[in-house]
Amino acid sequence: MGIRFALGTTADSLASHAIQYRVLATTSCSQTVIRRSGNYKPPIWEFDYIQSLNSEYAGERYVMPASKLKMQVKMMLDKTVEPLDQLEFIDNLRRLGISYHFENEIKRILSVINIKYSKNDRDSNIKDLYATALEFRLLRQHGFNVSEEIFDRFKNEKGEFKSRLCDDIEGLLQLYETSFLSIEGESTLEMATEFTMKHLNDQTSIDQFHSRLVHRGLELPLHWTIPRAEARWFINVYKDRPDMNPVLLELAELDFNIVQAKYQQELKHLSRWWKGTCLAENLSFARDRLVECFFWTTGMIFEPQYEFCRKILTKVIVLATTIDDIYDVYGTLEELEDFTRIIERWDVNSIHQLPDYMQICYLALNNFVNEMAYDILKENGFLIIPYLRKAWTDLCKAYLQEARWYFNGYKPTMEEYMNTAWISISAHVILSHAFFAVTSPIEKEAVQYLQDYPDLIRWSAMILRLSDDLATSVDEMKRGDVPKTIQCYMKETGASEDEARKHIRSSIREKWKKMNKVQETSCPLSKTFIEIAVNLARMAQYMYQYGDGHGIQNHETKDRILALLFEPI
Ligand code: 0FV
Ligand code: MN
Ligand code: MN
Ligand code: MN
Ligand code: MN
Repeated sequence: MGIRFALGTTADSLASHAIQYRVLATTSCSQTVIRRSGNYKPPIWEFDYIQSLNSEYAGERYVMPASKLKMQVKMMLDKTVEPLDQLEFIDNLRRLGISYHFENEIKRILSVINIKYSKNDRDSNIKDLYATALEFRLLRQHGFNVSEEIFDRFKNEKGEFKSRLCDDIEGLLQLYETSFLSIEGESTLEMATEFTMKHLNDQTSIDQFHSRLVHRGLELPLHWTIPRAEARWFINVYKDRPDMNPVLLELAELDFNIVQAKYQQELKHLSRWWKGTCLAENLSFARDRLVECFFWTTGMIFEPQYEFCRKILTKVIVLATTIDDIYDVYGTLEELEDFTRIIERWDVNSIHQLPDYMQICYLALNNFVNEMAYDILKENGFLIIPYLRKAWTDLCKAYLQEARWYFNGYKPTMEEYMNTAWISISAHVILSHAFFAVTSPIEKEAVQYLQDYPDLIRWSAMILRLSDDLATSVDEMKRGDVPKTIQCYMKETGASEDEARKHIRSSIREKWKKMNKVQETSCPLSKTFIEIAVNLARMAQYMYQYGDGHGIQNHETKDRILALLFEPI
């Protein structure tokens, strides 16, 4: 067994470093091996704290009041007849996080608006920028086919946006948010992002409500924001609006708290499962991040009825995080080769060859896969074991590829790196499990389509990978890891780190355009599943917005988890 880092270092000299990235360990044959360390802190959310959660919004107490409010809102929506009023009503429902209660009504209203829209009726020529952009955005968000040509009337002879628009804040803001729904090749919308961003930054005299919307949007556009975060934030802003609707507000607050209480129940269950696996004690080098993992799942699918999916995905992300640390932090290359071989054959009979920490991890994964497959077989009569195993095998093979590069000191090209890294970020594992968790009945055609990891999965995975690299690669380089996107790009182009980061951010925007296009084209995947894949990309940008929100437990992420999971409004 190779001794990689022992030369010239002692435990004492290492311990004297403020951050210790190497630890000594002894293998069974009592050779000294130096292993890397992630220096991960223990979890901030303790088991007892989670078990003690006891929201008054759980249970029956608020069911009736909520359904009364829903009836009232439905009646108000039915009574709204002016198209612009309808659109604003729908937009508020969406941003307040309660549109999922009124999906049929919304679809019906938008269908009528869409018919007028596609007839290009006279009205559309007198609509201002604000109304035009709002209509375009909502129609596209709901899957209607709309063309960017609608914005041509706002351009001058030179094809630029007319300068009189610069003072129309509501119009600019609406166009700005809308422009993020663009697909590749939509040059008007591309120009719109630049134009609006420039002039929104210039605004000085605007009212408080719009100023907050502008500030927020410039930080992270609405289209890139996960629904729960938007709801929590928008409820607060909406409350101070002079023309706010108190019934809408009351429903939004109550519904948020009811859904949050539901999350707490799910989390209690998951935290008992996690404790029961004893993985945190046995693999103490790995990140112990149950709550953060659960948080990812509420970003991906927030509606209360998808409890099963959130539970499955939390387990997937916990296991992927642990196994990732085996490959990136603790394992020796020889151990990793053995582990990968056994995963590839899914060979439980050979696990005695593995070190203890790998045995327990392998069995935890095996149990999880079998249990999920059992549930799905029971409910759907479809055997998913081969598909789940393939997803995990592909993941471990990619992990091993990166480990080999690292241990051999090989620096991949950008292309080689990305070919592996979009897999090693585990999005395909998360989304494969999500598919089976939300699909019933399971059709062979859709499964086949998913098997080849279609574009939707790839773009979502790449946004996750690029966002992760922006946030985690500095620590990864210190600890020792393969060069990530930033480092590959710098090496290949001679760019500075700043330039590399800028390039990656623009690459994320390009991936979004591709993902927006996928949403437009027909495929055998359900709307629910597509939304999960898109939300995974959103959640990536949210978790990595201020650095490594998944591993480091920074205060921004802590505050967000408090606001979304633990503190009622
Ligand atoms: C990211 O950590 C991480 F935790 C992964 C990929 C497993 C679970 C998936 C999600 C959190 C969505 P890290 O930066 O160590 O991942 P890489 O791939 O860079 O080693
Ligand atoms: Mn709006
Ligand atoms: Mn990794
Ligand atoms: Mn890692
Ligand atoms: Mn990383």
